[in-house]
Amino acid sequence: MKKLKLVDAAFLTSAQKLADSPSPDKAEIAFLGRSNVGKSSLLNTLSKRKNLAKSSSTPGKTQLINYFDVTFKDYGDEAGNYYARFVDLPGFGYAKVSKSLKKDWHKNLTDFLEQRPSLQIFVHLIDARHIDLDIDKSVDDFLQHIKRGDQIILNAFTKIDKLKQSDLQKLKFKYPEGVFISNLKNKGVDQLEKRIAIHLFGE
Ligand SMILES: Nc1nc2c(ncn2[C@@H]2O[C@H](COP(=O)(O)OP(=O)(O)OP(=O)(O)O)[C@@H](O)[C@H]2O)c(=O)[nH]1
Ligand SMILES: [Mg+2]
Repeated sequence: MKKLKLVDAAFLTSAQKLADSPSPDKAEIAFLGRSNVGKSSLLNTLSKRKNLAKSSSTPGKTQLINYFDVTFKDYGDEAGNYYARFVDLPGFGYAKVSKSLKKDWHKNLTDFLEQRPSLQIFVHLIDARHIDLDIDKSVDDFLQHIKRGDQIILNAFTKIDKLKQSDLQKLKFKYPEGVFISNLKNKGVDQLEKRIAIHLFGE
């Protein structure tokens, strides 16, 4: 049985859109969701690196498609390394830019999600305090609609450190397949790491 741990992560490159993206030669995991929900922070927590992906309290921090090469090491029966790529994306629904720029970003983002052949996992981040926002419903509809047979969607509820214990229990009950993340308190991240590794490389 495999026992995979993420042991290394390094910035590869940034792209504006699909056309100037690196060759799709590794399995990729896309982190997507609303601006400020904690995508870049989650990538850092998973990588155990503080500022690999730039995070900020101001929404709209990530403005490009950022690629990071990651290495998983097998501590199980058969030692070996496995390789994948994390993709940090701009947030959906960031408003403080012109309408035409917003339209361009949206197209770049949806084209990427629809057409990137190497994408295997969509990690949809949702703020645990605001789970019923229209923007997240449309992101979910969109993902369900475009998802290929080899791809999965993981719902990651973020900022659970801001939730009361009782509300967290309710949320877990409502979404038994979800992962429940605090980047601040390093919660739920090992479980997400495991779910990613199992989908990409098997048990
Ligand atoms: N309390 C708490 N704050 C968090 C958590 N994750 C992220 N944050 C904070 O939320 C803010 C936004 O985090 P980012 O990781 O930059 O969010 P993002 O989704 O990448 O945002 P954009 O790049 O603008 O789309 C930062 O101030 C983080 O410190 C968490 O689990 N708990
Ligand atoms: Mg970001």
